[in-house]
Amino acid sequence: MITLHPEVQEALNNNQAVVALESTIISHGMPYPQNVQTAREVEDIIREHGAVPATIAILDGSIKVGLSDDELEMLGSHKDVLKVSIRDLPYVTAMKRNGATTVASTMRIAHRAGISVFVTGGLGGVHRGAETTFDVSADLTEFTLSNVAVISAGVKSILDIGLTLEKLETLGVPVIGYGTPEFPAFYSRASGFKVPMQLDTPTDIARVMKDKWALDLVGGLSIANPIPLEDEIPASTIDPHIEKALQEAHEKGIKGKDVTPFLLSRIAEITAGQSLKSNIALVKNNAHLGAQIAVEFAKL
Ligand code: PSU
Ligand code: MN
Repeated sequence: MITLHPEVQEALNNNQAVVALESTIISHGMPYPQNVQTAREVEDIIREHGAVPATIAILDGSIKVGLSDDELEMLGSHKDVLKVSIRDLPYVTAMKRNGATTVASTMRIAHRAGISVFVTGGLGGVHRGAETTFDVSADLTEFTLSNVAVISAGVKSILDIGLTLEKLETLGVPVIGYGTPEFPAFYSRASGFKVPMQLDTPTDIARVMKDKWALDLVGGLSIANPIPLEDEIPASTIDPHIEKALQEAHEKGIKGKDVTPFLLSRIAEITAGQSLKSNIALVKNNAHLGAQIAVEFAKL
């Protein structure tokens, strides 16, 4: 039920580097047309490093690994694209709908397709107040099931970063800081929380991936790559805006899968586009790293 783009299929057959990309970031994470432009630029960055990009989405019920330019455009501009996490997959395929995949569902599909590296912006995690709402992203549990290294800029402080790291520890997920001892907070380089391990080269990260799976330690790795200094919004600047957006979400009664998209778009409005600029910069930064890791991993 999974259709691989011929270029992706060929790269996998020849043991060449392939990098998976998610599509919720395009359809529900950024406004049109910046979303489509960013998706294209991210694919270009991956190619510049000698890897093949494979954006994952569901079109008319068909699971696609690797999209054409028209398909990217459609995904970014149409209104009827659903946000598809693990639980939604069979509904969207059976009902022949269009869907954008989250970190969790992209990991699962990438794993099934034989892709080991996946680049995104931010992970879902344990939401603030989860002790009463139980809102913990399915992204976290997916790390116990799919053998994929996920490159992100950490998690936003719309989440409870400390609890998210605790949960990842319980699930046995290696959390690796790339060139940093600290887990990054998406818009900001610092979060105040340490990573359990720091690695400084794509080669070392590829080695850890190889040994994790050679040891039959099933599941993913979280590679946390801080936003570049020139693009960051310091926590002291962004945190009050995040608080405001969280408060509004609460007042409007926004729940479940709608929470993350609402917060992202409200924060972009409140910061007059500054958060969107940072978001785009960090995704591109992750694409550079992910492509290098994929190239190194293919050599092993
Ligand atoms: N974090 C971001 N941007 C995003 C997302 C998370 O900074 O676009 C998306 C990802 O697709 C992630 C999903 O998998 O939100 C998590 O949603 P939820 O919290 O409903 O599980
Ligand atoms: Mn959620």
